[in-house]
Amino acid sequence: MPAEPAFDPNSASAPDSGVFGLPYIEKDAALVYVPAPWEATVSYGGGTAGAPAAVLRASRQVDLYDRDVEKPYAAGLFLRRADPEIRALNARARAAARKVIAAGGADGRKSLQKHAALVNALGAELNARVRKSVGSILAAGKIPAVLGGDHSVPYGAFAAAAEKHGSFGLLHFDAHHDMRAAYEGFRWSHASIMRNALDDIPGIAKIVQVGIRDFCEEEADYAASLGGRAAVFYDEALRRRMFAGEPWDEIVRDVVSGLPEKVWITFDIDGLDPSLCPHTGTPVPGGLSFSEANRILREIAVSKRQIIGFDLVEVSPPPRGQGDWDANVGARLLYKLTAWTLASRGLAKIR
Ligand SMILES: [Mn+2]
Repeated sequence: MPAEPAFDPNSASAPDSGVFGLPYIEKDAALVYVPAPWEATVSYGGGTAGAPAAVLRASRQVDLYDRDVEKPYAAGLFLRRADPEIRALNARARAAARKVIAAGGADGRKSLQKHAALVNALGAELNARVRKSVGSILAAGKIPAVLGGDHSVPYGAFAAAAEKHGSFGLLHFDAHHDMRAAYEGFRWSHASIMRNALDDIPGIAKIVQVGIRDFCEEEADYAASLGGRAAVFYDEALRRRMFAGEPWDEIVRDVVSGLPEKVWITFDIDGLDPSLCPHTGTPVPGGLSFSEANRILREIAVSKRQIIGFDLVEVSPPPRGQGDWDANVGARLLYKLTAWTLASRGLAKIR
């Protein structure tokens, strides 16, 4: 663990400081965030490409003291600059995708299929870039975290994690299965990420989904077809157990017990109650409270599992000047994900 740089964790942070107001450079950071300002195939509300910048601003307001984990910042945290090429790819892909989405999908007309093909090619390029970035962080012996962007962005990260770690489990927080086959004609749709990952990356030994409450029959059938490779904790089923008096602690142990020793956490913020993410692209009533989600993260660390990396996606700040609640919650969730990840790796102590 590198020595703590000279800064005061009790003071307000400077406006030009790093993520969470910290002074670290990448070389001295144990955990590195990769921003992916990408929202090519968002189907309902946009804006999540603005999340990395908005979450960085909001992160400077997060108090560094944490009641769960001692000094989560002391191992060094660093947010990379967004790759300008990703922004350019996103602008091109978004323009082409809009035409397809406006027509209700690419089925049929040839001109629309041309646009969809371009979106797919640009999505593949994004995946390659994320994979390379995350791969470089893993190769340096550091822990990667991806900050989206929509939920299509971590595909390349899963691939890089499989390359490095061989086999691991996915813990997936979401209102949605994200198991549609090429939604609206887009191969790399945010609504297809888990299907793509499970079909193409055999290193994903198991997926555990939590909070799922808005999906089509095809997705539920696909999840069921995975047999023991998938465990789905539907929101309604979780609530039924809670309403019947089962303690959350017990339910949480059930959720986590199916995961292998190595875990990647993929956190779509719409898995939380939408009052915590009102501008996210596809909000759905129900979902977890912040504290319920945090308790699940804690269980990974206390059960001696290792978090090999994580992503936080679909945080969607409204246009600047119209409030920062979404980014505020996003930054605090990012800090909790970070804290439990470091604790799970022996890089920070659980209090
Ligand atoms: Mn999702």
